[in-house]
Order: sequence, then C-alpha cells, then structure tokens
Amino acid sequence: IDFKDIKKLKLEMTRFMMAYKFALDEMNTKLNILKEEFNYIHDYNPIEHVSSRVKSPESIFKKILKKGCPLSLDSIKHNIRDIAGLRITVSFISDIYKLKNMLESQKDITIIETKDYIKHPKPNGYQSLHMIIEIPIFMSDREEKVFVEVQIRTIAMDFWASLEHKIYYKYNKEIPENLVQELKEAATTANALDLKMERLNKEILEHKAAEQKKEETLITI
Ligand code: 0O2
Repeated sequence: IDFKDIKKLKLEMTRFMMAYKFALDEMNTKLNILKEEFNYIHDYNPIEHVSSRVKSPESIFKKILKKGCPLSLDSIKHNIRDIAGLRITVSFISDIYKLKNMLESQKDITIIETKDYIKHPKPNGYQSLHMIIEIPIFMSDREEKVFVEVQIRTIAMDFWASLEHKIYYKYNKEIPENLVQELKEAATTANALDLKMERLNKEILEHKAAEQKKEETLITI
C-alpha cells in the first residue's frame, strides 16, 4: 500500500470515529437537560449515573470479522450498532420506562430496536433495557445519521452486571456451574431488592402527597 493511501485511510477512520463521539456528546446533553428539568418539575432526579464510551477500532474490527461482514467503513457503519454506547443507571425500574418514553418522544431520535431484558431476563439472570437509536449529527459539510446503543438499568442491575462481567472474563468466558447458579440467584435477589425499593418509594411519595394536601387544606381554612 502507498503511504498516501494509509494517510487517507487514517484520516477517513478518524473522521468516521468522530461522528460517534459527537453522537455521545449530543446524547449526554439531552440527558443533562432531562436531568435538570425533571429535577425542577418533579423535585427528584431519576438519573443516578451516565457513562459513555466509543468502541475501540480493535474491538470494531474484531466484531466485524466475527460477524463475517465486509471490512469497509460503510459495512461497519451499518453492521456494528454499538460503536457509541451509553449506559444510564437510574433509581427504580419505573424510571427505566419513564426514561425510555422520554427518549422515544424526542423527534430527532429514531428507535431502531428495543430489547427488554427486564421483562425477559437472559438465561444467566442479566437484566437491563437495551435500545438501538439513530440520531442525526450535523457537521461542517454534511449530516450523518449515527447509531447509539443505550442501556438503561437500575443500580442493583448495574451492580450485578459489573460483577458478572468481571467473573466472565476472569474465567475466560467459561464460568463454573456453581458460580453460574449463584449468579442467577443473585440476579433474583437484585430484582427482589428493586421491587422492594420501588414499593417503599411509592409509599414515601404517597405519604408526602398526603402531608402536602393536609397543609394546603389548612392554608385555605
Ligand atoms: P461490552 O464489553 O460491554 O461492550 P451485539 O453483540 O451487540 O451485536 P447482542 O449480543 O444481541 O448483539 O447485544 P445485546 O444483547 O444488546 O448486548 C450487548 C451488550 O449488553 C454487551 O456488550 C454488554 O455490555 C451487555 N450485556 C449483554 N448481556 C450481558 C450479560 O449477560 N452480562 C453482562 N455483564 N453484560 C451483558 P458487549 O459488546 O458484549 O460487551
């Protein structure tokens, strides 16, 4: 290959990857707006934590080869939909669906696919809501549509997933059967905790609303 070709390819690749970084910047801004506005209107913030990452070129190449798809930027753009990844941790299961609806109703976001691993957990116990969305990025000379993978989960689900991820790699993707079983039990426990916290929160909110109503009646009297 000519040196010029390598230089051209490198420039193309950098430009290609930039679009995904911009997509994440855009999504982070959207989430910050939701966070601030939600806090203002409802006096509470459902978003606990947001993290994002752009997949490394090495992982992109590995994935495209594993999928058996052509090795070109065009093919990567269409076939690898998690180059830009966003993970949102929220307080309660109901917040997951609230956030999903909020994102779905934004006009510039197109929902490509939704996988609900909360209603249908993976056999190992994994729970989260996954969405592949598409958003437009406006650059100096063009508009580009970019896929972003959004994972929304509770703190308990995130706690489970990060430990399971570590174990998965520690055992080189072959977790011993007893650990598989225990992890599944831990996922059930995490779900029970989520349900309990949701119920407690509901009780607290109802109590708060009742107190407020009492106060309002007193004021009008
Ligand atoms: P990493 O290192 O987190 O990026 P895909 O492989 O994405 O084309 P798939 O497998 O159908 O298609 O995607 P899915 O089910 O939406 O899951 C993709 C991502 O969800 C994974 O990315 C993980 O981040 C997370 N995930 C899915 N299943 C599990 C699980 O059992 N345990 C944990 N801890 N995380 C999970 P990557 O690229 O596999 O990994």
